Amino acid sequence: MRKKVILITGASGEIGQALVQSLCEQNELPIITLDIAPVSEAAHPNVLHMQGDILDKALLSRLVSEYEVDTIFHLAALLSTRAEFTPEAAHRVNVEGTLGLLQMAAEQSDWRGNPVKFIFPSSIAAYGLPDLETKTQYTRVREWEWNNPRTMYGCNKLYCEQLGIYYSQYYRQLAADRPVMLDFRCLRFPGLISAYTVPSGGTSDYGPEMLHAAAQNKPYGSFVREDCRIPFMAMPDAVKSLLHLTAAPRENLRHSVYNVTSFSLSAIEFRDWVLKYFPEGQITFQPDEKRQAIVDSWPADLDDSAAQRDWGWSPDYNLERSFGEYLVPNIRRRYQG
Ligand code: AKB
Repeated sequence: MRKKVILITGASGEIGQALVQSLCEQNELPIITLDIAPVSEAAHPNVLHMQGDILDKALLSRLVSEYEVDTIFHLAALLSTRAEFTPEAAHRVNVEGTLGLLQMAAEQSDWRGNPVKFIFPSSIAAYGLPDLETKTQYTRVREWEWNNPRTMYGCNKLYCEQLGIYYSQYYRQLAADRPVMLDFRCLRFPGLISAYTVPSGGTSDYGPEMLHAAAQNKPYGSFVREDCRIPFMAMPDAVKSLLHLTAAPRENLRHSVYNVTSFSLSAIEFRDWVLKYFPEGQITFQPDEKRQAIVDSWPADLDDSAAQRDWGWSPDYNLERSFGEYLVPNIRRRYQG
């Protein structure tokens, strides 16, 4: 008998590290983490790390020969800024990597006669508003609106959402027997902020970068304008949303893709919140026209009412609690001992 496991790809990344910790606390199924990088945290008895590439088919075959994968959190991705420097490599990791895992999950679902849950984080990058006037007019964007991304990463995320829906509803639709299909569930995240990790390769990174720089008394030049506004969420809520969506009864889910968010801030408001706790912070604005244009195409806020209605989504950390109870105390401990 193969051992039933949870598979987490991209486990060494920002969301991955927080999710692994939270799943370890729940201590349910054993966890296999897969990442091109080694895991930074000390080994946990419930976690086995496989260092490798999600594009490595032999590695995935070896994995399913040894384990019954019950749930996949597919977090591995090249983020929006990094993907613009190497768009074809980003496509390989973000799209071909996802396709390979969906295929593996589809085969596993049919083989064991029970859907594998495939949990996929998408992003505000799946949206693309044409100009600032439209962004100001359509603030709380709903899932089906403005799906015109302008980054490779956003295109990859939007397409992979569609692939997930295909594999969960239409896979092998012309075959004589309908296969047992995987159970695809996806969240569109706003910019995420962690107290423990500094993001890299993203375009929403200016927020967390301001905060981590000020806490270390380092000067920081924001690459976006003062008035630039997008939604954000603290990392514990990102993890909470992944776990709640995973646990939601299938029959309650009217959609495959859900917006989730907590608060929306302009860059200058973000700076003011940072300065409230770190008044010595030296934060200036030195917009980079090209990265700015990417953030300008992202919505100022997300409408997450479908998630609230279908699976009871609500963040634990609003703006005040995010800074006052999660980010600042933990960041202070981290840098100031
Ligand atoms: C990025 O900036 O690329 C990510 C995202 C918004 O998905 N943080």
